Amino acid sequence: EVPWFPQKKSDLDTFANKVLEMGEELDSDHPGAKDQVYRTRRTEITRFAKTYRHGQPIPSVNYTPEEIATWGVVFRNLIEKYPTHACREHQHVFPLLQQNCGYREDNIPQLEIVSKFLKGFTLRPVMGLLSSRDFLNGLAFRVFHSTQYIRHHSKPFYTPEPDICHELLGHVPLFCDPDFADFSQEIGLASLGVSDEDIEKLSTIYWFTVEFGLCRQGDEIRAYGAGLLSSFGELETAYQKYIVTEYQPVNAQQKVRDFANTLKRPYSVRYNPFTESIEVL
Ligand code: H2B
Ligand code: FE
Repeated sequence: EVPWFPQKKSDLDTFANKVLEMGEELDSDHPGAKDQVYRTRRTEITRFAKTYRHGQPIPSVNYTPEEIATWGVVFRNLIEKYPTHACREHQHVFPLLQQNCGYREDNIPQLEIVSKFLKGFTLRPVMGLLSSRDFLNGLAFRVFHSTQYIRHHSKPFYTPEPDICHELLGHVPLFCDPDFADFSQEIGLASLGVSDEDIEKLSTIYWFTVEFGLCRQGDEIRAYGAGLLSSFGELETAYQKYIVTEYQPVNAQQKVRDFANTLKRPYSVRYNPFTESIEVL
C-alpha cells in the first residue's frame, strides 16, 4: 500500500498543522527558549502560516526594529562574503533581488513579494520544521515552505531551525535559477508516495546539495547550498568540512531522476503545471 501523497497544490493545506518539535514549543537549546517576549512574537508570526490556505496572498509581517536589526547584522556580514564565496547563479540574481524585492540591510523582504518575483517557484508560509516527507512533497509542486519569523537577536549568526534569513538569503536566490528549480522539483517528484527508507535517501541528497552543496566554477570552489549561503560561519569553514561534489544542476537532476527510477513505485508521476496537479501514470 502506497502512503498518501498530495495530488493537488491545495492538498498542501493539510501540512499546515503538522510541524515538528520546534513548531510550537521551542527546544531547550534554542537561544530564544527562555525569552517569553520572543516566544510570543514567534507565535504571533506563525499564526499566519497556521491559517494560510492555497491561493491566498502571504500576509505581510510588520517586523519590529529589533528584528530588522538582527536581519541587518546577518545581511551585512553575508553580502561581504558573497563575491568570493557564492556560486555565480547566486551572484547573478542577488542584485535583482535588491532591485525588485527590497533586499536591504534595513528591510526584511516580504514573502509575498519574493514569491511573485520567483515565478517558477512559489513560497508558502510554514510554522516551522515539516517532516522530510511533507517538505519534499511540497517541492513536487514547485512549492517551497518558508518560515517568516527571525532567529533570536542574542545569536545573529546561529539558528538551530530555519528562519527568514536562511530562507531569503540561502534558498530564494537559487530558486531563481531554472535548472536549480527543476532539480529541486525532481527530488520532490521522487518523494511522492515512497517508503520512509527512500524518503531518508532523498533527504540525504537534499542535504548534500540544496542545503550544503559546493561546486567548482572555473578554478574556484563556490557555495550553492542554502545552509552555507545563509551562515557566515558555515561559509568560512565549508571548504575544510565538506566534500566537493561535481555538481552541475542538469547532471544532478538526471542523477535524481535515475535514482527515482530505482525507487519501488508501482506507478510514475508527472506534474501538470497548468492544473497544478500530479498525474499518476
Ligand atoms: N521544514 C522546513 N520548514 N524547512 C526546511 O528547510 C526543512 C523542513 N528541511 N523539513 C527538510 C525537513 C530537510 O531537512 C530534509 C528534506 O529532511
Ligand atoms: Fe534550508
